[in-house]
Amino acid sequence: MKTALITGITGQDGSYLAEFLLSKGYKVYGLVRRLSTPNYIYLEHFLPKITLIEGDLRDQASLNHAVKLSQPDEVYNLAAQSFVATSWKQPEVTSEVTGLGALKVLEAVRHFAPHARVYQASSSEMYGNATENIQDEQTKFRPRSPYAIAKLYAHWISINYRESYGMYVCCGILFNHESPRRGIEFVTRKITDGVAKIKLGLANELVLGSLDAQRDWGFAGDYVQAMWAMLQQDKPEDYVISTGETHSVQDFVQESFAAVGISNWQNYIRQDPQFMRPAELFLLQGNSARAHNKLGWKPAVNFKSLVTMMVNADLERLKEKHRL
Ligand code: GDR
Repeated sequence: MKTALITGITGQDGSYLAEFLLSKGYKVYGLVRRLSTPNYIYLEHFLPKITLIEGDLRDQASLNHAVKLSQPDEVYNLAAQSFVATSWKQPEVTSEVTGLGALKVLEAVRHFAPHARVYQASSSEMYGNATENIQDEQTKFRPRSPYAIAKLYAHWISINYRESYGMYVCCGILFNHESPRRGIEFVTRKITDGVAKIKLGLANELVLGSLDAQRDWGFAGDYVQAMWAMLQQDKPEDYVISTGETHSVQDFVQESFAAVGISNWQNYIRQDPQFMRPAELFLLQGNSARAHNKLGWKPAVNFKSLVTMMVNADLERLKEKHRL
């Protein structure tokens, strides 16, 4: 039986990955930060099957302890301050957790489980306003937020540990990936939650920032399978994971309203500068040909199905909550 340690297990990706690894017969450990109110909402249905270890990416001793205790074959570093907008408000915390946190995970593995394979969650944000319209593993990085810069540090330090110490470390450059478990502040979930509220008469407007930004949105449940596949190869490499399609925020809005049968979506949208960023990324679109050729990975859920899945989940949740 293989053992995995997941940082960020309480989040969207961590919970999907834990489920996937359990289905493959793994023993799963998860690192959790102490909070006054625990946030195990996405873990509840399999909590008895996993082991949680208290720790924090800012605390080397806690990471050392987690690695010593779990003796993992695979470590997935998914923990981060992951909201780009917040990275301008809390640039130091973002750098410490998202950037230096990755270094601390690598150090813990290097000393206490040197043969473990490590997955580092890199991000398409590292491309910034890219020089090429379609980005792949060769595209130059031009990060444009404190978050992207922290992720780029984590990316390069991971590659550096692979080359310096011969560690098996893979970076997955994942483009945006969403699901009903997406945090409510991210634009896709904000839209599907807002549209569901409007449909049920619980709200009459949805307030957003830029509608023009374009993203390559996939389904998180598909993307965690690529993380695992990277760690099953003979040689550690870095891979872009994306759908290859791009859509604007406006497309996502329109598709979500269409899913509940509302065509005059313009009547419900208001734009507010508070949701605009100091620096915006206008176009992200990935080419995941390497992942397709080497890992045999391709996404199963397309844009329309993703939107429908998320809108329906929010409708169901709100109906239950408000007894509608
Ligand atoms: P992103 O995701 O920054 O791409 O990073 P997010 O959903 O926050 O933004 C996507 C785009 O939508 C625009 N936008 C808004 N965004 C939010 N959050 N709220 C709004 O009201 C709004 N209006 C317009 C944004 O400006 C942006 O252009 C995500 C995160 O998961 C990262 O952690 C991850 O690394 C990358 O995806 C890949």
